[in-house]
Amino acid sequence: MKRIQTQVGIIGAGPAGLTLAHWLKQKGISSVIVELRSREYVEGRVRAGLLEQNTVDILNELGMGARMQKEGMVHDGVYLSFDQERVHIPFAELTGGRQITIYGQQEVVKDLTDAWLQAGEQLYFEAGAHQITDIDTNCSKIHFTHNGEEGIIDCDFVAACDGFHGIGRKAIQKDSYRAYDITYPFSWLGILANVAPSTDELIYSYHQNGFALHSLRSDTVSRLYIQVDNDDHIDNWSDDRIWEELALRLGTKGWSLQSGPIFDKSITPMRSHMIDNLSSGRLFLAGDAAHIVPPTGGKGLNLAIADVKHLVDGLIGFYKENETQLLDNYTELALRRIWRAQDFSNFMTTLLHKQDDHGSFTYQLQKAKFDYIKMSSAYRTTIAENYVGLPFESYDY
Ligand code: RFL
Ligand code: PHB
Repeated sequence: MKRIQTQVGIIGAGPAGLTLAHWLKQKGISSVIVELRSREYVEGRVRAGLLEQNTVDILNELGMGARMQKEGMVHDGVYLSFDQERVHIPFAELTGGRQITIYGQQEVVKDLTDAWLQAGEQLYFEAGAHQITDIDTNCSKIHFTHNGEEGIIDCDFVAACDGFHGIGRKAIQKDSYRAYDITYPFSWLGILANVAPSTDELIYSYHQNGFALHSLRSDTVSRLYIQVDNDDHIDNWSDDRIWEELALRLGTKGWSLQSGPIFDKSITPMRSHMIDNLSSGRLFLAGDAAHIVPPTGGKGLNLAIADVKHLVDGLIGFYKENETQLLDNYTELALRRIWRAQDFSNFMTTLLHKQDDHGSFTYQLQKAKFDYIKMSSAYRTTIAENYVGLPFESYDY
């Protein structure tokens, strides 16, 4: 039996778990991470790409931003398109200079993992946590299996950063929270392709055939998504069909989409889910373990990092100032931003996806919103400040 002692035991080496570990280390608080999957699997998992200003600032402050600064693509605005008409939202201009950075989640995870292991810190891959116990005492335990051997982390606190399918959420008593859930009647088919982006900034587009998004990863790699039915299958989508549909849905007068070889293709369901209690005794949830949002607003990873900020504040209070108020208020503080992100992600999703017949009442409401974006700088500002992410101080109400 492997026995490990640390101050904070962390389950999950995704963006939340790794950021938490680095931040605690910077503050002189020790932690150990167990991760269910292999290093190759975690670093190869294709997911987010849009980093808010807050997230970029935090990674830089942790000394983890060197490659992101070199390879990341900073954007000052975004395009929203509806029935082939495109509007630009210049968010830097509307939000006092705030920007977003496009840098793949796998790259963030690689940077954080490399730095953690190079510093000689403990991270066990292929080590699945299967039970969390003693969270009502000051010696909590994470029980895990690694290479067929049982192990226990004895710790002051457990941080469950183990994503939507993890064990952390299941360890919170069911009668201590309310759960909220929306399953949208559509999914995203996402591709990565070896082709220069056909746009300088992201394009989100409503079309009568369904939603499409043009994102990017570098000067030579594009990331694109299209709305498909939930029961659709990847085999129904040849590369030619994907490019045809993308060109149609993103198309606008005087603009054309360049196609190229697709090297990654997958379908992701769209869901909003959350619980409104993020802790029990010495156990704290952060990131997708507590909430998921549909990816239309680019919020999931950013929300995970924001949870970590509140958790770090609470743990610093506990270890350095001998007070528990911030830890006691963790759920309340985190929920403010979680609900904001749920609302914005739902807004972007319902504005831009095909939900009912073209021309129906639902469609007319979507179009009325889009027309309002064109006429009102107040509305454009609302979208811009949510898209880039409100500063932490905004939530001190
Ligand atoms: P993760 O990344 O899921 O990491 C959780 C980790 O925990 C491990 N794990 C366990 N380890 C040990 N024992 C167990 N029992 C365990 N159970 C699970 C898992 O293997 C995993 O490594 O959660 P975290 O850290 O909270 O990060 C959240 C983000 O991954 C997620 O919110 C984003 O990817 C969402 N998302 C986006 N977010 C953005 O902010 N901007 C975007 O542009 C954006 N685009 C996206 C997205 C998600 C997408 N998909 C595929 C869902 C685009 C897509 C298509
Ligand atoms: C991405 O680049 O993968 C991406 C960008 C914006 C989103 C979702 C995903 O809203």
